[in-house]
Amino acid sequence: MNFIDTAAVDISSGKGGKGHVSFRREKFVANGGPDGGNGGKGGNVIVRGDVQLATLLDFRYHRNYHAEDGNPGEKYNCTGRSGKDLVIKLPVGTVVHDTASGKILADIDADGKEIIIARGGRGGRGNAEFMTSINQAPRHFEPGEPAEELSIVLELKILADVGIVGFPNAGKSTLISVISAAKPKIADYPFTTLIPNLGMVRLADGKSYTVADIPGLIEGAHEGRGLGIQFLRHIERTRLLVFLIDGASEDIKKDYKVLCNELKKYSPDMLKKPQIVCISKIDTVLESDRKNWKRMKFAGASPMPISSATGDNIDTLKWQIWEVLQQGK
Ligand SMILES: Nc1nc2c(ncn2[C@@H]2O[C@H](COP(=O)(O)OP(=O)(O)OP(=O)(O)O)[C@@H](O)[C@H]2O)c(=O)[nH]1
Ligand SMILES: [Mg+2]
Repeated sequence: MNFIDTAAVDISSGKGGKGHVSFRREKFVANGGPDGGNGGKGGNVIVRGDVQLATLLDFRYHRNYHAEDGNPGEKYNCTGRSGKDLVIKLPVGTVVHDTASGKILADIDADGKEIIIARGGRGGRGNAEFMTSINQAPRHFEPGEPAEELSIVLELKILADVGIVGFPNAGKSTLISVISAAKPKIADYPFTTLIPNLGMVRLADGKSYTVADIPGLIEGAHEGRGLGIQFLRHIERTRLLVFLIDGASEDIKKDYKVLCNELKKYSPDMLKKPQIVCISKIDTVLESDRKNWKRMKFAGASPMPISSATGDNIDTLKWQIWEVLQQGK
């Protein structure tokens, strides 16, 4: 599995170059003045969003990143060459934390977005800058500023408008495959999905939104049961949750409660998002067993019965998601 969504790396910016000490030596000039140039600036460490990337896998192998140091100043008042910046490319949706303080240093939420996370040191001054009326031949210079060193944690949180949650085998991947062009693995056993799938739903008139399908949740996921709740980070920043509950379930209300409880244990904010609760696979349920769905209420609304197999209510769902996303804007 090549999908990796966390990594810890060490970075350092470049040190500033030291200032130079030298004196002019020209023909016919006995004692030339000081001409030691300043040191060059050290390179910055910059993180940049790149839509081509989808995983933090590389950072499991390559853990140290250093920008170039500034070069020392030179004679003839030449400033040393600056160290090159180091640009670290990250998948869009990556949050960069300072390991020590936990503080967020960068939230890369767009392609091409750049943030400097460690600044290169300034170059030190050469002796030319220390000449005064009383000291015409200074031998003084400054060292360059030190580099900034820090350990960072990268956390990739997929950016999608909508997250689909449900028990394993509820039909989440099937749903994303019928509403978008995503082609996730679908199979008749639990825990088919092991990595998040992202799909783009296209409606008429260029309207569109993105949907994330994640591995199924089970009771006790927050204690690590099943695949745990680690994948919930990928729907943490969605604006809407679609719950899928299998129509053949013994107790639909209980399933809903279990799912809500797992979401809440991960973060209470999860339940503050708007929800659309769907009953899935209704083609497998006898007409006579569907009656009580109408009377059920989840977060104040009736559930929407759908079937990815027959297409029942799938268009209605696609548009309802759109409407709710518009209300949230
Ligand atoms: N009859 C019927 N079967 C469905 C429907 N939707 C999904 N299925 C079947 O249900 C099984 C599970 O579907 P998936 O889409 O893989 O379920 P999932 O929720 O993604 O499962 P995990 O990835 O394990 O969490 C597959 O055999 C699907 O073909 C539906 O609307 N009707
Ligand atoms: Mg799946």
